[in-house]
Amino acid sequence: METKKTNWYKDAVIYQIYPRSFKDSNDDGFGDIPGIISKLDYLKELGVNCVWLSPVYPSPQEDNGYDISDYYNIYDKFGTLDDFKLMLNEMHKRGIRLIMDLVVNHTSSEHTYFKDLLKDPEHSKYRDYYIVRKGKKNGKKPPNNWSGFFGEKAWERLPNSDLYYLHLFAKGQPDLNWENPKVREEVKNILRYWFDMGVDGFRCDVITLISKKQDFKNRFPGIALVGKDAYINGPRLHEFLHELNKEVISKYDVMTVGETVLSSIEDAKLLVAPSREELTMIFNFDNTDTDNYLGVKYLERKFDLRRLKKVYRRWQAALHNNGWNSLFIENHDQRRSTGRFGTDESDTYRELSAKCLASAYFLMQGTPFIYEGQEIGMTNYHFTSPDQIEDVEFHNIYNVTRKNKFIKFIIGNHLFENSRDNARTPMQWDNSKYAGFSNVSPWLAVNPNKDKINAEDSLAREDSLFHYYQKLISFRVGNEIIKNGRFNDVLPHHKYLFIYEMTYENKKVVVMTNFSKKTIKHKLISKYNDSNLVLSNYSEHDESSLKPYEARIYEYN
Ligand code: ISL
Repeated sequence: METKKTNWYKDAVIYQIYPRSFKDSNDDGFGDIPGIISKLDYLKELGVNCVWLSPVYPSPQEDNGYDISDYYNIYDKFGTLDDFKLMLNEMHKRGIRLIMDLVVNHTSSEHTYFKDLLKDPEHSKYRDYYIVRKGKKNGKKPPNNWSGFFGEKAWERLPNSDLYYLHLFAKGQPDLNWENPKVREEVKNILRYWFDMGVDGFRCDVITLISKKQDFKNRFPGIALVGKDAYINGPRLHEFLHELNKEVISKYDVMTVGETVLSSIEDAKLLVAPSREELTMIFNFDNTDTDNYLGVKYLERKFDLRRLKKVYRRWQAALHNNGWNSLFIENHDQRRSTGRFGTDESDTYRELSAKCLASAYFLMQGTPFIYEGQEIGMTNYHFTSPDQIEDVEFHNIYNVTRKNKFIKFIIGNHLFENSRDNARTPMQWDNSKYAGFSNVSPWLAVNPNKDKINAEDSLAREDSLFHYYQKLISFRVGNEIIKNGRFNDVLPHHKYLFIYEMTYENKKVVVMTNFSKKTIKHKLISKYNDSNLVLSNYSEHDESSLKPYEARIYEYN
């Protein structure tokens, strides 16, 4: 029997928790599930109604849990399965749903299946669970020239053998072979297991990599992602996703959000068209790629609001009535948005500009996501030495830059500022020594700006970013104009002003933002009347201009 789908995700505002950095309850310097439980009232107060929890499964933590060694349990540093069930229950009691992370492009090399393969690569019954091929030149060279996401070759030799396994991420993350029906059955079992427990959905990690072209031939050489045309959006991707949906996902009132890498709008339409029954929505990175070249975050370029507006225009139009968007500006792989996207970290403009950005991305059609700490305006750490950074991606790429002068030259000093650990420093709860995250020195250093940027201060100040998000969320949830509305960018070519309307039937929501430190005059501004004002980050307004980083939101019913 098919479960009725309520489409609850259309009224969801989702808060992403990166568990090792959120709250430590047992003084080991590492966040955990009881820590999350102790902060659920904080999330309730913010007003979010769903949490996306990054991986909490057993893992050797080579990639902070995105390398899973057991899909049916909880990593002991995070707690127990009972802690998890309690957390789920406490969330549901508060009207907060939970989506987990599904990392099934690869497992950890510590997974029992891969360990079995390691023992006897020729005969292991799990050989076909992974992508294993003979090396060239009697095993001296990898099967082809592919390279992966963390700056390395994509193949690693199995010990005492001429065989290699494919890993598009770290060496400890062998790719699964989705051509094998047993792998797909196992994924369905994982989904059923958590859905039956009451989990409300999944964020599906690098889901567009699961199908690979089977010729495994050399591809055009380059400095990054060699072979991407063979392993991104592969030939059986849609078939595999449809199979999961038909057999499992459609039977529950749940949502999925697929992380897609380098996907076009045409790919997206296929992935999220409801009639095709694949995914509910996707994360594409066109928005966060507006300050880099070629979708590579280390190839940074100056942010230009016009590029961001173009991305929103294209995606809003493409998926209106055809699917559903996700709306986000941060996650655990991205540097902080404060100090990015035209915003400013200085004392004068940090919160003002963060409110401006929040207003701009939050009220379009789609499901908004908030990454932990974003709601209080946490910033990059500004690392200066590799010793300060844990992240495997950073270290792999750092090593490449030490060997390759050309790559070092083109990345320049953007490696530190784009390191994923900028988003992973402990959540700043208060101004105590370890920011109220822990009573002991945490796994990653606390940002010294916790003295001024912390949740305690944000909760106490009525005009804080936290309270601004609170108002944005309460305005957004259940608003039919935003949920069903058509997006119209009324000033597409302006360098600093982003003004858009959402229209539905005869009703309208208008968002006006100024992404600059200058006061900007424009004749359009006086068109909107303050009697319809819902929210603003300034208490006084000029009739025909917007002050630095000013945001105004109007509603016409
Ligand atoms: O950070 C990136 C681009 O901004 C990426 O290249 C990122 O690694 C890629 O988007 C995949 O990310 C996901 O899968 C990885 C994991 O390390 C990331 O944390 C996860 O979000 C492998 O599981």
